[in-house]
Order: sequence, then structure tokens, then C-alpha cells
Amino acid sequence: MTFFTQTGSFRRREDRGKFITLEGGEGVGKTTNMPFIQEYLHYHNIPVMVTREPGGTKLAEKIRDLLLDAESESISEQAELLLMFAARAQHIGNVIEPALSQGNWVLCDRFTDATYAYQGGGRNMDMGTIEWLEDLVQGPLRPDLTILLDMPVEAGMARAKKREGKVDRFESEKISFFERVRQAYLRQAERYPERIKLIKANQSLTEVQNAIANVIQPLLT
Ligand code: Z5A
Repeated sequence: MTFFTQTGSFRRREDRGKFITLEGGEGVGKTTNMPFIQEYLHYHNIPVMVTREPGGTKLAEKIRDLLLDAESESISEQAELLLMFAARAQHIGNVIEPALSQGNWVLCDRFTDATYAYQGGGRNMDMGTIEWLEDLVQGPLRPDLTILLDMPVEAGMARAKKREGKVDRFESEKISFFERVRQAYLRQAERYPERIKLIKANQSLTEVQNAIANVIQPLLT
């Protein structure tokens, strides 16, 4: 299938789009860099759908509100884990898979590596259970590329604190929680070096964005 691009040239849609996820701890710059990646792909005439987790559909956004609400009743670890995957099931079925199968690329702010990091690392939940849920909910779906922005926890938290707005349920965790999250992300990167590309987030924004462009580039050919 072909379609007309903004620059006026025709580009052939591949049978299936690519799935890119952006990951990292507090304040590493995910929100800041999502529009950069979107524009970079548009520049290369790639149709991209931008989304996030938890969230991305009406129901999944409601689950997100429940999960992030700092004033909710205490949520058990199992309930938190299952809610993450319930939101993900809805997101994959209604948004991610349809977009990919129509040849669109999908750019997602956090995905299942966040579950390994926050529920597996932060909450010390069993990684085998997470793997089992991943297989159940995703089948063979895995990101084609995961960009992991990494920096020391305290520096990321200091950046995040400068933003306005209420602190959510995760942000009120202790620093030791975020240290475990970071280590779990780094273990994921060691485990999947082909898929997960680690980028130092405590560089200038230009340097971070150059590094992001470099890791996306091989997908364009
Ligand atoms: N969660 C989970 O537990 N399990 C799961 O499976 C999933 C999620 C999918 C969702 O939060 C929460 O859900 C998350 C994990 C959990 N909890 N936490 N914490 P989220 O993803 O919506 O938001 P977040 O993680 O809290 O992200 P963040 O704190 O908003 O960070 P960020 O988006 O990476 O940072 P930012 O807002 O882009 O940047 C922070 C500041 O730094 C800002 O002022 C920027 O202008 C500045 N910045 C960014 N880059 C630079 C550079 N390079 N130099 C200088 N300053 C910079």
C-alpha cells in the first residue's frame, strides 16, 4: 500500500510498522524526548502513532488514574501488577496491534520493561510471574527498539521535582525503591542488548537527542 506524505513523496507502507518504546526512571527526560522522536520519524516520512502506558485507551487511562492516585486506598502489589497488565491488554488489542498491522509505527512512553523495573525491581515481585503475564497478554509482541534513558537516581529526582503538579503514588516512594528500579532496568538492558539501547540521560539535550537519532536510524533502512 502507498500513501501520500506531507513532503509530497510517496512512501511504500511496510506490511507491519515498527514498535518503539521509551523507558527510564524519574525525570530522565522521556516526556521531553517523545516529541523529538515523533518529529524525527515524521521527517523521514514515517507515520507514527504516539501513546503511553499505563494508558492509551479510554479504559486504560481510567486504570492509569487508579494506579497513580496518591490518595487511593493502599493497592496490593498483586493488584498493581494485574492492573498494569489489564491496561496493557486493552492497549495492545485496541490501539497498538491495529496500528502496527496497518503499517503505522508506534511510539510508546513506557511498556513492559517498566513492569520488570517497577514491579519486579522496585516492589521485588517475582520476575517469572511477570514473564508469564507478558507471554499471556502480549503473545509474541515485543518492541523492535527500546530506548532506555539512564542517569543517577538523585539527579533524575532533582529534575523531576522542578516540574509543577501533584506527586503521584509512585513518585512518593523512597529513593531505595528508585535505585532498585534503575538496577532492574540496567539488567533488562544487559539481557536484551539487541533490543534495548542505553543512552546516558545526564548529557545536554542535544547530545541525548543525537544519541536517540543514532539508535533509531538503523530501523529506517
Ligand atoms: N509504571 C509501572 O510501575 N509499571 C509499568 O508497567 C508502567 C508504569 C508502564 C507512570 O509515570 C508511572 O507508572 C511511573 C512508573 C509506573 N511512575 N513513576 N515514577 P509516567 O511515565 O507518566 O511519568 P514518570 O515516570 O513520573 O516520568 P517523569 O518523572 O515525568 O519523567 P520524564 O518524563 O522522564 O522526565 P521529563 O518530564 O521529560 O523531564 C524532567 C525535567 O528534566 C524537565 O524539567 C525537563 O525539561 C528536564 N530535562 C529533560 N532532559 C534534560 C536534559 N537532557 N538536560 C537538562 N534537563 C532536562
